Amino acid sequence: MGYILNEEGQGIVELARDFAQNRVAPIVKECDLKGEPPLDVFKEAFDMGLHALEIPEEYGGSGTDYYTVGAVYEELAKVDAGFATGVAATGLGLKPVLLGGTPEQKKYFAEFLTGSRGNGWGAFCLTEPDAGSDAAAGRTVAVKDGDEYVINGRKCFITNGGLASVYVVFAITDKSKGTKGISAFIVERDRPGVSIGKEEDKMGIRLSNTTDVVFDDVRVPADHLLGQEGKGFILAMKTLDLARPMVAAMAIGIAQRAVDEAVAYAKQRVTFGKPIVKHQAIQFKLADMEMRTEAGRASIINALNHYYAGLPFSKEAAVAKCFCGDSAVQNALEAIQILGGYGYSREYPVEKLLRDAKIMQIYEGTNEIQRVVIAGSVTA
Ligand code: COS
Repeated sequence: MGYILNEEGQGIVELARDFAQNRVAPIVKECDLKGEPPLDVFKEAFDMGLHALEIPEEYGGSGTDYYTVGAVYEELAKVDAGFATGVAATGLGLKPVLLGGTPEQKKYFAEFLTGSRGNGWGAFCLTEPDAGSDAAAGRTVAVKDGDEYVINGRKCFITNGGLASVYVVFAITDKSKGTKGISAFIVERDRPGVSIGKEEDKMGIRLSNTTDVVFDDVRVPADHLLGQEGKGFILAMKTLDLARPMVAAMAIGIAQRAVDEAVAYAKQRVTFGKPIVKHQAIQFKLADMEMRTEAGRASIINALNHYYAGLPFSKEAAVAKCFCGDSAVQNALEAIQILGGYGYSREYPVEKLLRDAKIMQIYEGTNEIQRVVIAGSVTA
């Protein structure tokens, strides 16, 4: 397993595992084909609180630690990384509020996720058509007008964009100040001027919803600003530091599933008079896959150990995200190779693992950006 969890944490992970296997697994194939999120199954997950585990108890959540949240995401991603992504992206929207919001803002935002005010879905709106890796290159603006801000711009590739009842939106409040002129706002979906743009038809994680979100003269009260003006970029970076180990946990779910599928197949497939699992060529592949999975999980735990010890952990988070994302892709490729022609067929689940794994090297900072962060740290 890897994570050393207390009894409560173990209980939550077991609950998530049972839920993923009994409720998510049966609908994965059909939803993957259609590219449709299973809204009713997501609702069940939300009713169990799986999307908002980290909300502190005083705001109606369970205040679950990130080791447990990571283990939950791994269990969900083992069954379907798109489902895990839909759940985790709500947590991504929540993080800047928990990191930079006032108690009132935390309470307000949490109410959207716990269902007393919104529908449980949240989203994080940073990326724009011309601002992906270069997160500071966004064009969305927020202009102060009396005791309101007026937001204009277009965000893209927003996970849960079309489903969320609340967003955290990053916008320029002072262009002359570069990264120090970016601010973060809570924006409700039902504000006039908020609309959903293009929906992506994706290669993988097809149970998740990804859309453009458009802000056209959207007015929010000044108290929707998170922290102070100009603190948005740092808040985005701190959010991503915390979110990257969680993406890594999803990637490890895929990597582990690849091991499990490959072992099961290799035990029953016979060539040259014996199960292929007895051939050293296959054993070495399985050993490498297991090493990547174990080492990946350890890298997540290492990043979280740094976080909970109050130490800098940007580099450790980037290591975990990058290593686990690469491992998910590598393990999925090897699982396909072990299954041979069957691995390439949609009849077996491993081709989907590769489609789902690929995004783990792209979203929440490409693995090239993770290497920029890592290299920046070791050469500083
Ligand atoms: N924590 C705290 N502060 C941070 C930080 C972090 N992890 N990373 C950067 N900063 C601070 C820097 O210290 C700097 O502050 P000062 O100006 O006071 O020195 C400021 O933020 C700007 O940093 P930098 O100059 O490094 O910013 P860049 O524009 O060069 O961008 C990267 C840095 C590439 C790391 C950033 O753009 C990034 O993470 N890009 C990927 C975005 C991403 O992950 N998108 C995914 C979509 S959202 S799901």
